[in-house]
Amino acid sequence: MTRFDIITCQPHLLTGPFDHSILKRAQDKGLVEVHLHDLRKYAINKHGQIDDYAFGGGAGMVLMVEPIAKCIRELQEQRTYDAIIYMTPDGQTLNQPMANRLSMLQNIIILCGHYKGVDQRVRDLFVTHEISIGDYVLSGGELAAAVLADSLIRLIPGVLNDESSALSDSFQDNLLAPPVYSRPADFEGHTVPDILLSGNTPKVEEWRFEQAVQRTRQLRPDLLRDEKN
Ligand code: 6GU
Repeated sequence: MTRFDIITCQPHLLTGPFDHSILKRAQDKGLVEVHLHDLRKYAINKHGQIDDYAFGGGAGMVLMVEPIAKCIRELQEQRTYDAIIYMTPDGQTLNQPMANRLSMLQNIIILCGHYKGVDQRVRDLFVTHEISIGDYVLSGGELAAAVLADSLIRLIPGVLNDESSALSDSFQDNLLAPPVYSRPADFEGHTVPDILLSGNTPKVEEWRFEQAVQRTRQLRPDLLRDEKN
């Protein structure tokens, strides 16, 4: 059982992704638990304050250290966490090897930033991993947290029906996935490659591998060069 505790000031942004499809089924099967924690509940005063102006001035509010510390400490009283991940555009860019590694952990806290980010002391005192989902800026960490959680959850054994399916994903072997086809075999004169209709499984596998290499060379030559990926 993998447990995610997601700390956010916008929990409604995260209810949708986890309530459908594979992420929902993973929870229904008892393979994953996702708990959303509304940072507002840990506010320092009765006005529900969780952010404040930045010392030294400048635009934008900063998420305060106290509410976040209170929430994390409350969770840590109940169990030990393997990772406390802060979603931030200046973090390490998420890739498949990172997802593979993180998917093996049991208890994960994901902290979603907002506004101008979180007080640096949160990062210094609590956070173990800082992750970005790409070189562009989102208005908050929530959508990024959903992306990260999805990429981990689908790797957990038993989550996907076809166990081999996650292994044949694009990126798992540094190759993009080959093209796939379904019925009809002929769509308005556009036909499916004959080999796929041949029933010759070894030949099909060989074709798929060649297609994957060709596609990768054409679309993402950087993947073929990048050994450490
Ligand atoms: Cl994790 N957060 C935000 N706000 N923007 C991002 C991101 C995260 N990753 C890419 N852009």
